[in-house]
Amino acid sequence: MSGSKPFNLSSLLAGCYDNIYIFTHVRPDGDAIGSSLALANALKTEHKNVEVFCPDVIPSRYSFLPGVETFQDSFIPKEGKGMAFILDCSDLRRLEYMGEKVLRLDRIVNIDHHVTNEKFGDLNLIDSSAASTGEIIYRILQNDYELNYEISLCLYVAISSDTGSFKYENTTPQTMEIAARLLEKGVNPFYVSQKIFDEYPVSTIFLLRDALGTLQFDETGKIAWMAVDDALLRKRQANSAELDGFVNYVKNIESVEVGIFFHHTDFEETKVGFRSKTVDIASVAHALGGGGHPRAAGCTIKGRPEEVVKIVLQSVSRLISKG
Ligand SMILES: [Mn+2]
Repeated sequence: MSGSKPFNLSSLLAGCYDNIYIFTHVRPDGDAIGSSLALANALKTEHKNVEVFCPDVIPSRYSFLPGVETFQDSFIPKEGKGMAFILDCSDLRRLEYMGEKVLRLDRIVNIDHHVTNEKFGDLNLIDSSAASTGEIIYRILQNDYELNYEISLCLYVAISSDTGSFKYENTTPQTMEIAARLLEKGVNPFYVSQKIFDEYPVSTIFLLRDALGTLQFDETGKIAWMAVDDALLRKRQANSAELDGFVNYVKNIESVEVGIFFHHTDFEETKVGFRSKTVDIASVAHALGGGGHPRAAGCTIKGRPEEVVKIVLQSVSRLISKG
């Protein structure tokens, strides 16, 4: 986002739009959900037709967020002029089946912090130095809107999620300053972290035990990976949202530079998550049709599971040997 000219949300919305649609990505994380709801809650104070969409289920640990029950997983544009805000999505593929319909709306505002953002909007507010999309939304809202408790709570969830509770290297003095402003609005960090980080269903722990059982290393010890499939999710009566964060166990191993998590689905398609300590893993994810951040990225690859694993390991090995 060009820091020079302050972006004014009210003047953008003065363009007489009948409907405002806010979209965020498949496999939504705290930043996706929190920043979408913060924007929705703010815009609803002066606009009556504001809706939020996500092509996926919202993990139950976010059910305490104000407005979370209004998320819809199918999108049918209404009569009249429509404006779309697309949050935390590096490309429209992240909206899966909704992406194509979104493109037909009258105006697309793309708000994101991924380095790989494809700038698909009519207006692109991209700041890859921001730790989260929530941080960008905070800066946008702060000029024109009263940040009440509800909005502040959503923003805090967004920011604390994408910084891993303020411990990743994207955490800056600005991140901490914004968090401080949100605490002044009544946000309770202990309450939030209990809800989103420190409590999980029993099924998640069993799933993690199974996943850890698949842990493997390459011959250098710098690449490690785990893999699960849909059959295992069914066996554990778990949903795919519960796999969130498993890849960190792989990355956090001492010798490991890149941790990879494979989720093989029933449709000959594998969702791949990457975490890196040193190398720019976003380049690999992007080359494989996905995207992300230098230290956290992902992609989806079609093909037989063992072939996908082979392709991915080759790409990551090449990257590490170059670096
Ligand atoms: Mn994000």
